[in-house]
Amino acid sequence: MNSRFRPRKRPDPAVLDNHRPLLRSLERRGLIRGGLSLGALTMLTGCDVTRPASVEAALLAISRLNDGAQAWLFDPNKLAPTYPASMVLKPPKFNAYYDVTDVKPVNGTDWRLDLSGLIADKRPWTLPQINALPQRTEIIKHICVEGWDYIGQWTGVPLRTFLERVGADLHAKYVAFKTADDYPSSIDMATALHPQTLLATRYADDTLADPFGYPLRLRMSTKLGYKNPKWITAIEVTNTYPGGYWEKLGFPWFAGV
Ligand SMILES: Nc1nc2c(c(=O)[nH]1)N[C@H]1C(S)=C(S)[C@@H](COP(=O)(O)O)O[C@H]1N2
Ligand SMILES: [Mo]
Repeated sequence: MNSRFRPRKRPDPAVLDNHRPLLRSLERRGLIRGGLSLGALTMLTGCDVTRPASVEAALLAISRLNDGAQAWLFDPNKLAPTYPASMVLKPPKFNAYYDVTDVKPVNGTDWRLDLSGLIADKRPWTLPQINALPQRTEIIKHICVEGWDYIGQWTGVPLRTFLERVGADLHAKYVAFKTADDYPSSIDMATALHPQTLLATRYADDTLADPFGYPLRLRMSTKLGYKNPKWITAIEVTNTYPGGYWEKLGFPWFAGV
């Protein structure tokens, strides 16, 4: 991990022990994998682990994800609920595995979207080319495992439209993403083809602001916040399991698989 993203305070190892029972229950229910280190707990919760109450709140939020009420989050065949424009939060809430002050803005003029893997036409895309593709707008809820959510309005080309346009193998298993901040992520093809899955370039009718993934980020309605990479720089279509940033630390890649 890049050193500039290390937690600022030195955590007390006892924090991990305090949370063993809750961690074990999350493991049993398949929400995380075993053997979390203190570093992984920090990453998992996105919390300042010197504040045990915040860790507890985050783990409880992860725990509630399995309660069924949000089952649609992991169902790539269902349309997620949508909301009226009056409910859209402006500006949206920020999250990343580092502080908002550490966001390195991407230069949209130099930016290119690189393509690789099972794609017929692998020529890179510029921003104007992407903006010229058919657009769709979704007002959907963003749910972060840290226990907060908001309603956001996202506009962009449906990922399905893009994949069709570049001649991707739509029978491949995975679509993987690389980002400017080294946050690899990947999704299953069914989710990639879901009508509410967008390569978003706009929020609430404006160009994406830097902290929210300018110039291009993924916005899905059927996945949790951490599965929506911001500042995308490359897309790969593959049959080889690509994993992702949080997944390597123990998060479920896709609940139910
Ligand atoms: N590139 C990148 N994408 C990312 C993250 C990140 O750290 N880097 N964090 C994820 C998490 S945990 C959440 S909740 C959402 C936050 O998106 P927002 O800032 O637009 O609300 O982005 C996701 N995508
Ligand atoms: Mo998140």
